Amino acid sequence: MGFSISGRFPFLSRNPARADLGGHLGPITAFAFVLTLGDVARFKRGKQVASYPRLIPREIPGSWSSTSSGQHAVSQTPGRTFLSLTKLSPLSAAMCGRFKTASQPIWAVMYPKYVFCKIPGWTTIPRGSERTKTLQSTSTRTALISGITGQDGAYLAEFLLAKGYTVHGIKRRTSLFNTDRIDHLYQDPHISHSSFVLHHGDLTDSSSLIHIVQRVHPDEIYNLGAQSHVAVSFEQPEYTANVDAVGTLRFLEAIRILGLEKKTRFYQASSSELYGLVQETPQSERTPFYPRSPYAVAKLYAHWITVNYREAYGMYACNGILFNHESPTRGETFVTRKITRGLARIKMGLDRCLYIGNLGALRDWGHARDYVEMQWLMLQQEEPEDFVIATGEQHSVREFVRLAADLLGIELTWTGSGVEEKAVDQAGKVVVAVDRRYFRPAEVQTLLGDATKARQKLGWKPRTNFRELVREMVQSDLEAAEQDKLIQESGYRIKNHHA
Ligand code: NDP
Ligand code: GDR
Repeated sequence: MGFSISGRFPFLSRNPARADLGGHLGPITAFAFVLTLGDVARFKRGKQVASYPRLIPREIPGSWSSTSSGQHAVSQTPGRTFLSLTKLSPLSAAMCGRFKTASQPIWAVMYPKYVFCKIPGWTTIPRGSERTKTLQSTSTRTALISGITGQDGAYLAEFLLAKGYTVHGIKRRTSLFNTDRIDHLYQDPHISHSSFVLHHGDLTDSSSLIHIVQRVHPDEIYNLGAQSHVAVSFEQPEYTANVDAVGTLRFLEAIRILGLEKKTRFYQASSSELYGLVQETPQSERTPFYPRSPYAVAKLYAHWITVNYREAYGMYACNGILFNHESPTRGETFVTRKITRGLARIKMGLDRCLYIGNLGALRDWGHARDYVEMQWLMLQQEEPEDFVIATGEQHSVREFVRLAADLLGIELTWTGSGVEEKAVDQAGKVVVAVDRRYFRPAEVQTLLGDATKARQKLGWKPRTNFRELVREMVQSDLEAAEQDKLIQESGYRIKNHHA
């Protein structure tokens, strides 16, 4: 009475290892996921194993225990369960929530305590739904993040570590420490079994990417690394193309060269900048692209090469078309952070005026913390697909300035228009002024996302609204400005990078 179990993970469903567990069990097609664990790598494709109880101690390290009936066995090293095989009754299987009905006992692979299998013809709960989320175990998965020192990289690393992942990050060489955003996650590399590991590498350097992917053998790659500043891309178009476009290709090729197409899932940080001169409003996955900067053109290549590798090589590769997302750790030269930091410093008397570009630009702003969760969820689906992530709410740069000033208790009075537009405070001092140098050769005037697909398939619902986002950023920058003020008043010099 045998049946086939095939997995919900890519490595399970597309790379099934057949292990005949013998006699009463019959053939089981499964376990490929254990191949992803270095510790249990001896579950080789096609390996014949005589019987289940004998299989375990021989094949998997750790101490094994089994119940007197021989129906349950667990491999453990101190504090960690590697794999357990359990014979489930129909009742307990149903309680696992995986199977709708069962008229026979089910042999299932459980890891470490959740069932990761699907029986053909039976209904399973779609991955990504609330129920499935609670059933997934991520405690042995390995993620590799490029751009780990960036805003999203840091939030994502924190998120994945909390899920039990081992997180590897690629950090490019810099002459100074630039790990502020991830210092709280740092683990001493001299301690064995560190779950947070940094590697020197660069998206312009194939060899470094290949070596890192070879060493890490990641289950998931998040390609967040990029020259991500749109205005800078006009000044450094070739470099931007090299990192943002060809860098993505290098990563995909690294996966292919190493034969990891069926194991490693790939997330590409695609962008709402692809819509550029928008062809319809709001923008969804079906809206045609019209990029308006070297950055957007480079990201367009990255977007399509990701789709192409998915279609050509059957890779689990997908694009998250993310609209602007911000946070207190947003880079200081993006407009939102520039505003909250600038106004907070003005409030504390550390700066005089905030010079800004196009105040009329409209954006769909969300919180980075909410968005990285969607990056992860995109890699947990049955099939790889591209998703728009956006709040569906639009505000102008001017509105952002107004709200930030309001939260800081700065009363603004606006005068003039175009390059003459200014805002003065209660004392009549000009605190906001337009400076043409921040205009772009080609502007993206308006972006508004339609995330219906993500809402339906990923359960996407932004947790942080516009006002809360601005408040969080203002509060954080005000604290930093207050510290600087205190230092200054105590007779010490403070750093002002842009003075
Ligand atoms: P950041 O600019 O904060 O971070 C970019 C990261 O990429 C940094 O860690 C940076 O390293 C790294 N990086 C830059 N060049 C290279 C290189 N040559 N090799 C390796 N790493 C490199 O961006 P975000 O975190 O905001 O964005 C993450 C990704 O998402 C980017 O690809 C961005 O284009 C994209 N995106 C962002 C959106 C947003 O609103 N934030 C919206 C849509 C897409 P270092 O710290 O050394 O500079
Ligand atoms: P964006 O973000 O170009 O949308 O790219 P940014 O915050 O730089 O600009 C948003 C809008 O504000 C206008 N603006 C200014 N921008 C900056 N940086 N500085 C200013 O002084 C200023 N004044 C007005 C801009 O012209 C623009 O219209 C971000 C990046 O994170 C990309 O990597 C990502 O792909 C997109 O968001 C989605």
